Amino acid sequence: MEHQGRTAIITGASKGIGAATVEVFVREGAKVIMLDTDAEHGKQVAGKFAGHAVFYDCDVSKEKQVKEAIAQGVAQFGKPSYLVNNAGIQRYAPVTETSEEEWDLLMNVNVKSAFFCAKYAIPHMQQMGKGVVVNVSSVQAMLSQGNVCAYVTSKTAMIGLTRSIAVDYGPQVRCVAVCPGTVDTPLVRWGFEQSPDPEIPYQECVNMHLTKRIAQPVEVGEFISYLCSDKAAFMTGQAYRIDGGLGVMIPGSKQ
Ligand code: BMA
Repeated sequence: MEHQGRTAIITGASKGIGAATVEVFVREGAKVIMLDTDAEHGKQVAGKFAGHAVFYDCDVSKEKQVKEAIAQGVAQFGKPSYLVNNAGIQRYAPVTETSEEEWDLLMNVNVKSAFFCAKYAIPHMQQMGKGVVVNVSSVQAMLSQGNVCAYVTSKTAMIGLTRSIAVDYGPQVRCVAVCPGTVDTPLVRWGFEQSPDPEIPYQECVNMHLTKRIAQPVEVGEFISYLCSDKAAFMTGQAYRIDGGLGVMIPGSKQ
């Protein structure tokens, strides 16, 4: 039980990587404060782990909502040792076809949310003298797909935020980023469905990883759990890829 007696805040906790991470943390003994706008799925997940997970209907891109949800969660489960900034959305368009509204939405949900959650979680960690913030970025912070300019920018910003938090709040608070390749989540499935034949982008994603498959959300959840544990006590300020070898091979070089 790696996280026995500890509390974690997880955003985007209703589905995908977030929900899988809730499950891993509960298994490892943590109490989890779940933040998400998807109340239906969030309540289902929290219900499965009653007494160990509590769901708050919270738009993490709104400062007031974050402040209130974290205050209530802390009143219920105690000060957080961990914050996992996982909430994220995707949109497909290049710069010339991206509206100001879409740009702002991606930046607000994918990045500003992490800033707000860190702002209200870190003071508790400082009071305890210890804490870990994990920002969920993407392999797209290093390599970019086409047509996802706002997403790529937001995920790259998460690396800068990671470094800043690590520098400003170490040694008490560690902060790291995880950069997953394609993971089988509702976000990715929604992306496939934007194509007339979703099987085509799915197979492309399978093939671009050396593993010849996409990841399961729990594989990322386990990695996040490890990064929060004392086994990773020397890891801070960096971004770690968990990407099935995506991008390491020069295309066409395999005989
Ligand atoms: C993720 C998402 C996925 C994509 C993966 C690898 O962040 O954008 O849709 O397959 O990066 O590029």
